[in-house]
Amino acid sequence: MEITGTVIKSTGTNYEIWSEGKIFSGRIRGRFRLKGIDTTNPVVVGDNVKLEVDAQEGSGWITDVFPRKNYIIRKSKNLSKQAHILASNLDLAMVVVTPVYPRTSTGFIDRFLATAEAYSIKAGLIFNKSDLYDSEVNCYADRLIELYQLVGYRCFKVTAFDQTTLTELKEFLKGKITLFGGHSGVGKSTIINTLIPGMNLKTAVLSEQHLKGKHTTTFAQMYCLPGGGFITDTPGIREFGTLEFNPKEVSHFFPEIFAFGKDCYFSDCTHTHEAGCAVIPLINKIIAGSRYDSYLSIFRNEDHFR
Ligand SMILES: Nc1nc2c(ncn2[C@@H]2O[C@H](COP(=O)(O)OP(=O)(O)OP(=O)(O)O)[C@@H](O)[C@H]2O)c(=O)[nH]1
Ligand SMILES: [Mg+2]
Ligand SMILES: [Zn+2]
Repeated sequence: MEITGTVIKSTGTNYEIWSEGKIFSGRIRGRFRLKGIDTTNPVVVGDNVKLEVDAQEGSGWITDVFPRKNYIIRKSKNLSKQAHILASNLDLAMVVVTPVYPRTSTGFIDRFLATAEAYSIKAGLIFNKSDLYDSEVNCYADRLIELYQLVGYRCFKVTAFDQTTLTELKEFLKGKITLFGGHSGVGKSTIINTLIPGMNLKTAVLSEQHLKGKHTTTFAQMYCLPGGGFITDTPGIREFGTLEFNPKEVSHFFPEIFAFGKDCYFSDCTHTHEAGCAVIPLINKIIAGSRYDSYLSIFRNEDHFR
């Protein structure tokens, strides 16, 4: 028989599909591809799919993916043309970051946020491990929080080990379908363990030598939040290569550059060199230098970013 359901777990070869309160396991046939999009993963967490199942066994074949409302996509590797989709059909994409270890750069944050903007997905930032910030790092985190809140992104400063620091975040996630993305080791799974009582996702200490994560989470999976809503944990990513951006449109994905860009003399101003540009004079004043650097890096389609 044929059923429809939502993919809640993807290992790349095996899928779990939730349909009317039951969980089925599904696979895809070798040649299964979606038209027009070259991804390493044709079916992703969040997808609504058709499944041909053997009712007795509770498993079957995924035969179709319904059109996606949106998704978070990145280059699967540096310099690669292939794409990797983190998850689809989202209400919210949260980038989990730390200014300590493993440190997250503003370049990484801005690429994540711009990708969310490209598909009109609401986005926000979680500054984790606040228990490890000394006063200097704390000031730096507060400056970034101020910067991103001004642009319009909700920010949360938390420590995954202290439930009380997660109260506002919990409220914010309520009822939404949310993705957690970020470097390996920033604490995505640890936060989910604290948010959801009884949850016991695998986590691991950073490598001693480089203080980097160990890529502990190896597949994307969606979990139910106690107050309503869902959260998808994803494997850590090293770099966030943006995809499918037309250079002329990059400024649309930086809300503050887009807003001030309306006053540029040329309607197709790239904000790089043009006379009468309304953006350039505001850099390091109203527009953060780090945001403008990220804009330029994506505009120039640079593959090397940190
Ligand atoms: N001090 C401190 N350590 C934390 C905090 N949150 C997580 N950690 C630690 O950071 C390490 C990595 O946490 P994980 O939850 O495994 O990180 P992750 O983002 O899920 O990593 P991947 O699954 O590899 O992508 C673990 O040793 C956690 O205990 C925090 O708020 N404070
Ligand atoms: Mg993890
Ligand atoms: Zn301009």
